[in-house]
Amino acid sequence: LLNLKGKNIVVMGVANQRSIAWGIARSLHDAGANLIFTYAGERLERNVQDLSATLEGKNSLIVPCDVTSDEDIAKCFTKIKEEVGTIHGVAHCIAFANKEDLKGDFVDTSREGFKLSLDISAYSLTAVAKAAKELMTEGGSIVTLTYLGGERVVKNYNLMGVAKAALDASVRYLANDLGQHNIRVNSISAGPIRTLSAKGVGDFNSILKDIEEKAPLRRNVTQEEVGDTATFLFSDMSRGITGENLHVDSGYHILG
Ligand code: 0WD
Repeated sequence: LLNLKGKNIVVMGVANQRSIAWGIARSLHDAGANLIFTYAGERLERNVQDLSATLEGKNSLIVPCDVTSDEDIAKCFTKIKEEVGTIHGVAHCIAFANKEDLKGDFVDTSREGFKLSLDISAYSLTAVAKAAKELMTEGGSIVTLTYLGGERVVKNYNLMGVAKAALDASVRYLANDLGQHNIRVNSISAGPIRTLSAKGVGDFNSILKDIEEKAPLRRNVTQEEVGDTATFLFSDMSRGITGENLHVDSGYHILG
């Protein structure tokens, strides 16, 4: 049931080899899935090409998609439809907030910063789900990445916490809408992982250290561990699960 041979899965948000999206891509590849990558901006095209070339077998389809643009999303999924027809999954691994909104006091968040972050980090899941649904003619699974800072206050996570709360609620409403089409929508709440985006969060090192000291497993998690959980959520092993948020965080979230 974990075998993903014959499944076309779109992976959005690979920026470099540290990206959680790349951990997901490798795990999906090992499970036999055919991958389609999307990237935001020419800056990242080469990175994604180089990384996808390291995967054995057929070269993957790579399509540009800046999720702030409805036109980009439409073009991207039209291209995917032309190339592969049906898709079975989407990994949405996308978020953004201005650096000044990831430190200090949340109360200082600007209107523009709020709009941009909520647009890229939360609304994009709905826009992508709508476009993906048309290609998921055999049912499907959509997986997004969230963080504990959406459920409770985590120092410096600030605006991104509010964006994750909106994303988490979107998962539930989308799961309810799309379940009748046999499309499941779930999130993974990953523990902190050193990536390009994580660099933007103030004092990230102390967040990592806190997990090592206090989490039940007394260690941080890896891209591979998040990737394997995503593969489970894309596979038929998880066919009864939707609207769920699975914590892959060494158990840290159970602490008060
Ligand atoms: O500790 C962490 N790293 C955690 C990350 C813990 C829990 C959750 N997450 C989440 C993030 O919030 C995000 O939703 O995981 C997801 C992936 O983040 P990542 O792997 O930590 O970071 P990164 O490798 O930087 O990938 C995020 C990517 C962007 O990278 P850059 O560095 O260029 O901002 O999101 C994409 C982009 O590839 N992205 C966009 N994609 C399409 N359109 C856009 C956009 N407008 N903006 C950013």
